[in-house]
Amino acid sequence: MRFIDSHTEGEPTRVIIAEGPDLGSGPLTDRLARFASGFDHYRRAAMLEPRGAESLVGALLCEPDHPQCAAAVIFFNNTGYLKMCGHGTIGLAVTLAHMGRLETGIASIQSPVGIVNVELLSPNEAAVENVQSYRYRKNVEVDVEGVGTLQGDIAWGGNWFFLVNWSPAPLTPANIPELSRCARLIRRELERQNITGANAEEIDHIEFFGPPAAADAHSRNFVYCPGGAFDRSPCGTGTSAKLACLAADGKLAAGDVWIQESIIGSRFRASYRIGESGAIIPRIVGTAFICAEGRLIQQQGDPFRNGIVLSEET
Ligand code: PYC
Repeated sequence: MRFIDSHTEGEPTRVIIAEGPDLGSGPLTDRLARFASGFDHYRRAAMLEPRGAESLVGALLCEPDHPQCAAAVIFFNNTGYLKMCGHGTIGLAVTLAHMGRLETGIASIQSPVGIVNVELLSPNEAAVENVQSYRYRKNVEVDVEGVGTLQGDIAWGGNWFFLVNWSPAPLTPANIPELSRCARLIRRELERQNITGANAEEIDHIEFFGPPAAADAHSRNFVYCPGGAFDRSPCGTGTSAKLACLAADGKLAAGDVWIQESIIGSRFRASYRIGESGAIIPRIVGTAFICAEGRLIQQQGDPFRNGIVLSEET
């Protein structure tokens, strides 16, 4: 598999640009289903150690089946497939620019959950106009053993999030193990109590909020991702979910800028407009930088050619 790695505000994206799985043609959602059912070893090889890492998000560059789109993408990580990915879309835009396939200006990218627009502002800066985002439930109370009773909002920003306006420890890098531990317990409890997003969809991202370190930022977050990693960026879909909650509470007006800081201090500049259905359409601006390009090699006889999969027996 030929790849280009980048990072968006610290969060890595590995774009598979060639020699990936042959998923055939047809709607992108069908191709995603084929990827998951018949070609998942490609995902594991690219994402798991020894070729990948927990923090990586993968992006398979695909042919769009929509004439208006410049490219299509399927996102995945160390445990499965992501519906959408904001930092990954910024990383993809900068990668396409690096490949000479995207020029400064606006282009449409197809994702399994809809078409998003990206505006390449410079070779290393892009804005994503994300899918329509909304708050699904407000102030959902959960009692989590080892954490306490807390309230959170459930919102869609391209993935499902449980957003808690509180954090079990100050949002500093030193507390990442404790923040991750509590987020994991909350996610398990949501699952146990069958608390879901719309259409019974799993809430697979947990987001804590606290005060920012920078005087001009509005908030700092910690985002716990489905595979157990934390987002080094402020999370594009997580920031979209946050905007949906702020808009629903009347705390941020359309067009106003919200600066969301990540746990490592990197930031997205976010704003929204109102879409036709009344839901918000978030715009997330961030920078991405190319880190590496190369080819993943899987030699015959390598017991870990498709990644290290830990099991009880390992
Ligand atoms: O930026 O949307 C995002 C994202 C999702 C998971 C990791 N990053």
